[in-house]
Amino acid sequence: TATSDAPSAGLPANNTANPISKEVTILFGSQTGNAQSLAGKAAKTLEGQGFQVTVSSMSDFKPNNLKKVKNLLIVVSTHGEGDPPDNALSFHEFLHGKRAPKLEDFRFSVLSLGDSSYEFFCQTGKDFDKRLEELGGTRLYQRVDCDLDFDEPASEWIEGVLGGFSEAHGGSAAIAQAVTTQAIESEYSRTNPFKAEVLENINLNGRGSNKETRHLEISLEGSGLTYQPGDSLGIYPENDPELVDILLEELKLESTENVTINKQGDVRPLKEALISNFEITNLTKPLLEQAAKLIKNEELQELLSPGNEAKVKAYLEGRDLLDLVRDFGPWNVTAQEFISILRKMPARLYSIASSLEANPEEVHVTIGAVRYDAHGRERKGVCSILCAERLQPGDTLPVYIQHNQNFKLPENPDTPIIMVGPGTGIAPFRSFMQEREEIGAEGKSWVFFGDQHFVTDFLYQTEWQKWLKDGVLSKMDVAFSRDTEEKVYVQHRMLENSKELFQWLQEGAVVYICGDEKNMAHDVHNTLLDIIEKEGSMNRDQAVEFLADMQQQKRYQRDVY
Ligand code: 2AM
Repeated sequence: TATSDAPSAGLPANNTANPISKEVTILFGSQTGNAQSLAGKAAKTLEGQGFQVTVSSMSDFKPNNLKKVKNLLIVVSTHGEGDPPDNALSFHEFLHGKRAPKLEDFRFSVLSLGDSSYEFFCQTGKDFDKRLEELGGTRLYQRVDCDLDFDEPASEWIEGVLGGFSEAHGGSAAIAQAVTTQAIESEYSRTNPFKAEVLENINLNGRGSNKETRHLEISLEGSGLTYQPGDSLGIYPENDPELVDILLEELKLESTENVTINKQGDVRPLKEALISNFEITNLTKPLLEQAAKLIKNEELQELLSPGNEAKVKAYLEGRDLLDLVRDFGPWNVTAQEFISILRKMPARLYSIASSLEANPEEVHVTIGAVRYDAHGRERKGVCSILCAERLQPGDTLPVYIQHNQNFKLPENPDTPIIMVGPGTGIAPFRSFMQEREEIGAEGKSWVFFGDQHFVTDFLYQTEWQKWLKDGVLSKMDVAFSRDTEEKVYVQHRMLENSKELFQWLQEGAVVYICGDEKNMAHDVHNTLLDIIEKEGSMNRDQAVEFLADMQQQKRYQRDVY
């Protein structure tokens, strides 16, 4: 919580007829930390203008206090099929339910984060925006929906909100231009990544596995970057140079031609720009629309005509920029025109697999290589295949730390923890164990791991066995899904141990889930409910409430993707 009693620099004295309050509440709903950091940035800017700002996670905000709020700013991201982040769930539900209050003399504005390659782009932000209006609120400034490249629109939103406050004063107050520079911790950040040396890059899977999982050890020496278990590493990858070559050939563009890559006017050769600065492996509807304007291809315009939403969705599925260029030619465009329709290369976030305490000036990550066939061509994950096929020890990667307040070891080292992490979901739990070993934590710990085959896919097997032997880890249950006729998953192991698991919950254990969101995390969630229902002699509603309470107390935390 940040409050300020700075003098009211930007606001007029309270002598207008109906002075608007200078108290602002900023609520964020954040899964990976971006919404949280933008909420903090908005707070700093407003404080600099004399506002009294309270910043809080939606999950820490008491819904009944909404009645006392006059100015509310919401910064929220969207996940999967238009879902709110975990720490926005209860507030989202409250606001959309019958108990939501009528909002009078209430101003608000919403900043929503999302990814335009998903159908329900920025849905959670849209939900809040619509609902706050329905409840009687007035917009201070229109909602702004941000794509992956959110810095500029987010700054515009903050400026717009300040302008909205000024207007709410009858336009009499000239609020000074906002200062939107960010406070700097390390010199390096998402917008200024550190070029880190790769120390080690190995495949964790054995010969014959269906999978390839890279373990990277990266040096942070000289960066001043620090992290806690549960944080993520952001990596800016490079596109496959071979794919870029094919694309350039299709477009009949020269690889050495210089293009301007950003608003600051930085210039570099087209091929380098397509390798490092732009996204070429993901299509979005806005990109199709921009392409249609640029090349005036009738077929593409037809695809984008009203009523064709399902067709567009089907087209986007599994296709990339090369498909677009091939399917709707000819592209008589200049190099500069071509890159003007592309999204900036977004960083990839990986859950950190090491403890800084145990590995000074190093960070480790666990990355699953993504390869699949679609539309007659092999497709490769940008970052994971860079790591799997082209990155050698000694090479550098642009990286930064993304702090994650939603996935943290308990402050009390005596608190028991239950960790569920199949596949690469195991990564943060390696970090947890390294940390707990390093600090000599006494709390019990229990890990559930699963993958396809015991022989080839038991990630970090010897480390887990050593922790178990040394007592750093109290219990380990594994589920190798393709070693037996019938599939066994982590949730089956949880169910087999339901009595003991519920006992741990009653002793105050914190439950962590990391890994695939769509299937695994959903199924594990339902299994937890089954266990609570059965062992706690509750009905379903009571079990749901029990787990929601755990979530509220930060005893149920998820890092899912
Ligand atoms: P499968 O691929 O054999 O179906 C890590 O990827 C492990 O998670 C694999 O063993 C995989 O099994 C398993 N898995 C797949 N779907 C799952 C689900 N819905 N819940 C839990 N584990 C799952």
